[in-house]
Amino acid sequence: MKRNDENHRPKMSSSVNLRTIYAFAREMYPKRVTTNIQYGTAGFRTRADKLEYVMYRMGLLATLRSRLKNGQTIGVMITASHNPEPDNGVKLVDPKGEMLERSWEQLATDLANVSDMDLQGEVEKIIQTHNIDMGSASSVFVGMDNRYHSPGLLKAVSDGVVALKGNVKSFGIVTTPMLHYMVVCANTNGDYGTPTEEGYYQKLITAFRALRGSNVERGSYKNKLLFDGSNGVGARKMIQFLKRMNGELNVDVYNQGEGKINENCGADYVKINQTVPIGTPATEPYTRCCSIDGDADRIVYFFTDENNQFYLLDGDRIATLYAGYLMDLVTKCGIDLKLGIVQTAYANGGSTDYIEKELKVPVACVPTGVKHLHHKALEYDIGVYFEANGHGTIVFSDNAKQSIRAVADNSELNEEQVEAAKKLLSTIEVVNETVGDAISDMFLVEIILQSNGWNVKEWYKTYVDLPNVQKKINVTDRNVITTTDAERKVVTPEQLQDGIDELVAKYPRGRSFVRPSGTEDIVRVYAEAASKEDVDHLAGEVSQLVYRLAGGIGPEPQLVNNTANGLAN
Ligand code: 16G
Ligand code: MG
Repeated sequence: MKRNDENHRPKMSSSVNLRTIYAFAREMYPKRVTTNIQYGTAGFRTRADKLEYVMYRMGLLATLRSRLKNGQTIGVMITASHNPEPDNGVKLVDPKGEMLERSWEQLATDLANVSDMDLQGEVEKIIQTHNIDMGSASSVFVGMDNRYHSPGLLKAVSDGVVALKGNVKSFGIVTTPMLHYMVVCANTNGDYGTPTEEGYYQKLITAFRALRGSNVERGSYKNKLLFDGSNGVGARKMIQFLKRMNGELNVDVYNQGEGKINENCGADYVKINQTVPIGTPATEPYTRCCSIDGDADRIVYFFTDENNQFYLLDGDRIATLYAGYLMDLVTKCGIDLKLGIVQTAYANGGSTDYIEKELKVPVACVPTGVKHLHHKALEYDIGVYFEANGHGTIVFSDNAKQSIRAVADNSELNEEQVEAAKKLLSTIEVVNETVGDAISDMFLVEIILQSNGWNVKEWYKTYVDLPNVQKKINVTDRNVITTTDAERKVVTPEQLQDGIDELVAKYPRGRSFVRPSGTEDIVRVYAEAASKEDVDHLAGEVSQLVYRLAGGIGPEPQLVNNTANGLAN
C-alpha cells in the first residue's frame, strides 16, 4: 500500500476522511466472525446474525462503484431469497440492472473478509486501483425483503454509504425485481419508468390492461388464480397490485405472511418437492396455481387433477409459452427479428426438443446463474431466458423496440400487422427486462393463456417432460469438480465424465450431469431418462460414481428403488 506516495493518491481522496470507515466499523459494525465468506452466484448469504459487518462494507463498496460509474445508481438488495427465515443476504445491482460485474465479486469478497483494522487500507486500495474520484457524486438505492432482521441490516448498508459521504435512498420493503427496476429507471432518467413503487405498479397494470382487454374469460381460460406468496414480500406487493386493479385478474393470495417465509411453501419448495405448498385452499381439480419465492424473482405454476396428482409447470414451460406467443406476434408484425431461448443444463430435455423441433427457435445453454442467462439473452433481438427453477424474463434489443414501434406507428400497413406491433409494445411494457420478476412473469402468463383461451391442461400438454431426479452429494471439497460446456461435461476428476457417459448410454433418452453448487457446500447430480425407474437408477449410479471419484463423505449413496416422487435428496 503506497499510502504516502503522493503520485499514487487518488484524485481528491482527501474530500472524504477515510478514517471514519474504521471508526464506524469498530464502534457499530465490528467483525467478530472469523470464517471467510464468499460473494457467490447470488451475493452473500448466511445466517442473519453474521451479516451486519458485511452489510456495512457493502454500503462502502456500492458507493465506491457508483463513483466509479460516474454517479450512476447502484442497487443493494437485502434478502436471502428462498432460504429459511434465519438467513439473510445481500446482492449488488449494477447500473443497467444487471448483477454485479464478475471482477467486483472478488473485491466484495476481499472487502468482506479483511479485519476491521485493515478495512480502511482495503478501501484505499480499491480507490487507487480504479482511480476513483472520491469527491464526485454517488447514488445507492437500498431495498429489503420482509424478514424481521432486514431493517437492522438495511441500516448497516446505509451507514456504510454515509461513512463515505455518499447518497443513499431506501425503498424499504420491496421485491428484488422492484429494486432492479428502480435502479434502471434512475439510470435512464425515467425512460424505463418512474422510479417509485407507484410507478412500478402503474407501468405493469397499464400494459396488462392493454393486452388483456375487457374480455377476461375466453375459451377454456378462467379468471381465477391461486397465488402462494411464500410468506414473503411478493405476497404484500401482489395485494397492492390487486388493490389497484378492478378484478380484471381474480387472484387469491395465500401464504401472505401468516407463516414463516419459505417454510413448506414457495417456488423452490414446490419445484424441489414436486408437491402443493402448505395452505393451498381446497379447490376444483385443474385450478391454476402459482408459487413465487421469498424475494419474488422466481415463479412456477402447478395444478392437481381429480386424483390429487400433482403437475408442475416450471420455468421451461413458461419460456416455451412466451416463445410461442412472441413468435406468433413477430410473424404477424412482418418484421425480421432474431428470437432465441436461453436455458441451463437443468432444462428438461422434453422442453429443449419442443423448442427445437416444434417451435423451431434457436436455443442456447449457459451455466447456472441469472447473470449468465441474462448476458446470453442480450445477443438476440428478443431473448427469452428461464432457469427451470422459475427465474427468467425477456429482453428486447433497441433494434427490436425501434422496428416494432415503426410498424405500430405506420398507418399504411394492414390492421393485423399494426395490431400485432401494438401488442408487442405492451408486452415489452409488462415485462421487467431488468431481471426475472415473479409478478410480471405471472401477468404475462395470464395474458398468454387468456389470449390462447387455454386452461392448465392445454398448457401442460404442449410437450411431455422426461422424468428427472436431482440429488445432493456430500464431498470433502466440492471444488475438485470442474466442468465445461455449460456445466454439461466434467473436466476433473479424471474418469468421472467417462464413467457418466457409460452409465447414461445404458438408458433410453438418458442424460446426466454433475456440478458443484454455488450456494451450498455440496455437489449436485441431475439425471433424466425415458422412464421413472430408469432415471432413479441412473441418478443413483451417477451419485455413487461422484462419491467414489470426488471424495464423498458420510454414508455412500444407495441405489433407490422408486421413492415417492423420484426426488430423494
Ligand atoms: C442462485 C442463482 C440462481 C441459481 C441458483 C443455483 C441468481 C440471482 N440466483 O440462487 O439463478 O439457479 O443459485 O444454486 O443468480 P446452486 O448453485 O446451489 O445449484
Ligand atoms: Mg429469489
